[in-house]
Amino acid sequence: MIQLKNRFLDPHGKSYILPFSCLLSSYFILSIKNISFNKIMIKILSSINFFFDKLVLLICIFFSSYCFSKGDLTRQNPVEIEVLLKGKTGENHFYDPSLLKFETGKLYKLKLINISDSKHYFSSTNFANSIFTRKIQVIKNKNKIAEIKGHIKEVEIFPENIVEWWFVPVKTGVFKDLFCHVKDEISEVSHADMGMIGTIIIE
Ligand SMILES: [Cu+2]
Repeated sequence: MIQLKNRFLDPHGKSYILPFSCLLSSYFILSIKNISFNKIMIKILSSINFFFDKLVLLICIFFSSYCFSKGDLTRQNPVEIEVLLKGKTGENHFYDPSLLKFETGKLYKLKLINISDSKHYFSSTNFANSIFTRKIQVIKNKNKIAEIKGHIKEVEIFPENIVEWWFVPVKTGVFKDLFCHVKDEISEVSHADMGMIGTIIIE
């Protein structure tokens, strides 16, 4: 009986309550009937204890591997974000949107779409140093025409073209160094000074 009590108060015992209640009920019924099944009961309880210990261990192994390993981060379904490069030579140039937010560990497909009459840079050293680039894809007339791999510092996109930057952010920060350093052909002022600047936040 003492053994039975100790087992019931086992630190893992919360999940044992229901089966133990059933077993205790059976035990008392059998005791009332003067049938001694102590040894059989202890054996049954030992096997249940063994089974639950193994089960708890397997669940721990499963969840620890699930929690601590996320697999290949560059092979996720990408989160697609579009940035339009807009403006008119001699008037203005800007990113739309000019505030971009990303999260570490997610794969992004950043589509840089130049719908203006001028070439533009997407340049942010802090951003480039905070991501892992999987690839750059160059799109012309809706067709992929090139794929570039390796560490990318900045990209330049010509009018009517699209560049897709596939990356996984690895460092957090607020980066206010996004800008375009092309000079306007009419005003000879840099696109950055005409408004083509932006902020990138990695959370
Ligand atoms: Cu520009």
